[in-house]
Amino acid sequence: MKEFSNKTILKPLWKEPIIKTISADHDLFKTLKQTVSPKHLFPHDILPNAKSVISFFIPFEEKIVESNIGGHYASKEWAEAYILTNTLITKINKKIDFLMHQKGHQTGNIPATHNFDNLTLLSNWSHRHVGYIAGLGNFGINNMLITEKGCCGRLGSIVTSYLFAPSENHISEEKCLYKINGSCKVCQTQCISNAYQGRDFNKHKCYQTCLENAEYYKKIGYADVCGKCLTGLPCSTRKPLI
Ligand code: B12
Repeated sequence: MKEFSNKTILKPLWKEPIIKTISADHDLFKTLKQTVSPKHLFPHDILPNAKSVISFFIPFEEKIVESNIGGHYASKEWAEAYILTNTLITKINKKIDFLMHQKGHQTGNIPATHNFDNLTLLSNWSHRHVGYIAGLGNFGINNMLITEKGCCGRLGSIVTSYLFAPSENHISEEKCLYKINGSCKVCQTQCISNAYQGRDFNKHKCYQTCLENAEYYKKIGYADVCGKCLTGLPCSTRKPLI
């Protein structure tokens, strides 16, 4: 196994985030028990007096994305960006919680990841479905939520008792080129785990590769990543041009 180089991390890591707010009572939250899992939570399960959900996407800088094109292992930059962005999301949630408490409000906090069942690989809170409902983006055939700033980055959501005015554009337009006109499909061909089989996605094969990277990068933290089906695409860092 080739050792990865110890070069310094590429900076900056992130571009400006995209932030949306949505009513905690939005009708589409009811659909998640069918589309995600019967165990999917409602905002009120996380915070009984929930009024709004804040959903955000933190896009990676181009250099992070480019570093992960090709090869078997995820790039070290991608692995580091994953770890640091998860930490950033924890800090953002803490900051929102602090600001809300100053206004006499509460928040219900959800981690960026690792809130999933290791056998079913299902979470009881899907950030990307919440992002979809809030209007952050649409699903690509790589399963990713594709936003105005692409799909390479990380999603977070937090529930609050503060009543935000909901963002205007709920359910944004289709952004996956394959879904729009049958072109592209590059994401699926780049998968190194052979996880895309026709219309099915074998998430267990994908997870094996993510765990292989976690082992490979264990010296820098826990990076169960891959991302080969996200990089080098027309939708990696922007809304694709048609
Ligand atoms: C469990 C999990 C995994 C598992 C299983 C993934 C899977 N596809 O099921 C494993 C470990 C394999 C994994 C791998 C990866 N993951 Co992951 N993972 C999660 C986690 C914790 C929960 C996801 C979940 O349970 N979803 C519920 C299932 C049922 O839904 P789904 O997988 O999203 O699939 C749905 C969509 O495809 C949707 N869909 C497709 N088309 C359409 C169209 C419409 C109209 C609608 C409504 C829905 C829809 O229908 C499917 C079924 O509901 C989330 C964090 C979180 N708590 O949300 C991160 C998360 C989904 N992962 C993420 C990422 C980036 C990855 C990886 C690229 C690894 C990496 N970081 O390098 C790979 C990509 C795998 C892939 N192509 O799907 C990001 C996605 C960012 C984005 N832009 O969308 C998330 C949101 C983490 C984050 N905080 O940003 N992951």
